[in-house]
Amino acid sequence: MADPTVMVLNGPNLNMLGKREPAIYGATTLADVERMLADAAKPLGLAVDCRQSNHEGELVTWCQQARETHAGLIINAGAYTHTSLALRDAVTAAELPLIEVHLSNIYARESFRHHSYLSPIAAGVICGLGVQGYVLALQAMAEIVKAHVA
Ligand code: CA2
Repeated sequence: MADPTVMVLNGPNLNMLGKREPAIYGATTLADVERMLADAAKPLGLAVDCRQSNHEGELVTWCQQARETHAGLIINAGAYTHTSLALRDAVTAAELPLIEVHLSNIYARESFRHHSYLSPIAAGVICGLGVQGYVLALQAMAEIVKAHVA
């Protein structure tokens, strides 16, 4: 049987990772992160499906589609974290475990970054650990997926 697939979604501006603002977001590119995740997934018995969009509706559509085909969601929604009720509704409707990731520690930044529409519906939230946060999220997701099928 094929390994369960986790959808990893990155929201607006995260395609700039490693190319701008390295002091906040680090020097690793999104392509590097996606390679790291594909490598980390194999020994965990998972596959990853990594996608990035600058468009809220596209992220919503992907969450809707994941319901039938994927075992979990790892999402860094970027600024939509703090604004998008539509994305939260789509994740809720997907009925899949969610782990929310942020590169930066959003609680050490401006107060408008302290509220997340996704956190209340997430199994867990990782922030402030840079790109390592995605790998930690995948490890945690492996346990969650295992527990769901057991
Ligand atoms: O810390 C995170 O991962 C954020 O989700 C990043 C968002 C920000 O709006 C959130 O509050 C926290 C911003 C993404 C911008 O990504 C860039 C990456 C490199 C260069 C420029 C922007």
